[in-house]
Amino acid sequence: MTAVRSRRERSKQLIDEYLLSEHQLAQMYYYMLLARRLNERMLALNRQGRAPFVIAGAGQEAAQVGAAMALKKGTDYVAPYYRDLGVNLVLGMDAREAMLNLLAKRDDPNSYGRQMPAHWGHRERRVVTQSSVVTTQFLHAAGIALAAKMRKDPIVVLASCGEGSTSRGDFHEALNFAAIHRLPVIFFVENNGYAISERTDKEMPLEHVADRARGYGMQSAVVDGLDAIATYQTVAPAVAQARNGGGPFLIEAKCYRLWPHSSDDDDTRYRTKKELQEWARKDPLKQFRQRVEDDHIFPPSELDEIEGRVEEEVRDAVEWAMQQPDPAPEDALGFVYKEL
Ligand SMILES: Cc1ncc(C[n+]2csc(CCOP(=O)(O)OP(=O)(O)O)c2C)c(N)n1
Ligand SMILES: [Mg+2]
Repeated sequence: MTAVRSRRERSKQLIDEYLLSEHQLAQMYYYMLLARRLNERMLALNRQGRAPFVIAGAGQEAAQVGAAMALKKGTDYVAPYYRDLGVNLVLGMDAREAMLNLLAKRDDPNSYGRQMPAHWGHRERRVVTQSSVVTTQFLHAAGIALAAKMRKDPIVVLASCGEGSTSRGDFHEALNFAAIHRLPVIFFVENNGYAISERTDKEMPLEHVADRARGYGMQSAVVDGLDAIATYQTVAPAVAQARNGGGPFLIEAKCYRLWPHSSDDDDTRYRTKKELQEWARKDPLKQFRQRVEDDHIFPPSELDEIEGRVEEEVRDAVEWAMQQPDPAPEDALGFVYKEL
């Protein structure tokens, strides 16, 4: 009895330390798992010839979900990048919508089937439509934040990209501008070790992307992006500070891309099986489950229940989305010109 009580007290204390409620922790696991299971089914559909292209976030779910959970949904803006399925799920995308996007269906709320898969966008959720050209979203984020500051609108913008993208000019211009004007932007970099086949040491002469912030007089942090709780704990105070006029923040989440760059990439040409196996052991989903089980936050049955729910949602989404209509050819120019 005493052991049970002290275990309960300890887990209560841990929840306080996590800065997340039990409900939020369960949601965190749900979103990470949903992102992974969706990506797995997407890749299977691609291999079956049913989906043209997949670019996944496997290995980056903890970074994405931890960061997105630190935002105010529907209030804060997000300028995400292609791997950010996890971010979009937190902001309200469901499994069915994710599959509509993959299959370029008429009712895909991101672009109504006009863009490639994983090119996100949603007006009500304040997800900014993105370009295939990497890092352009950082400039959009700085612009949105400038407008918010001028209107005295207490919002924050979270812009994300991969570490390879931080070597583009847009990244540096956006950081410089945001720092000069103390704009409420969180620049969130998911460092997954590669830009397609290029390792980070060939992308930049620094060990940490976060070190680039110093050149702009900006605050920065490095966080273990395989740890959703740590990511949340790092992003949440930066968001609060930015909202209160404290200026921008660069956060680098160290993670690893567990899958090839995309469904068109052969990663055996540039990395070894051994390297992959070592990182697979650190899989963020496994780590999260282990931690909340060890800390007695949830009994295994509750986590199994989440897994079952996710499996069911993904199964339903695939079946349902495949039955949905494709865009009509005569609608191809819709949303392009005001009038034809
Ligand atoms: C300006 C520009 N150059 C090249 C590409 C082709 N491209 C697409 S993704 C990518 C790699 C980006 O690497 P990183 O920023 O580390 O993101 P990751 O894919 O690793 O998540 C490249 C080179 C592009 N989309 N835009
Ligand atoms: Mg990368």
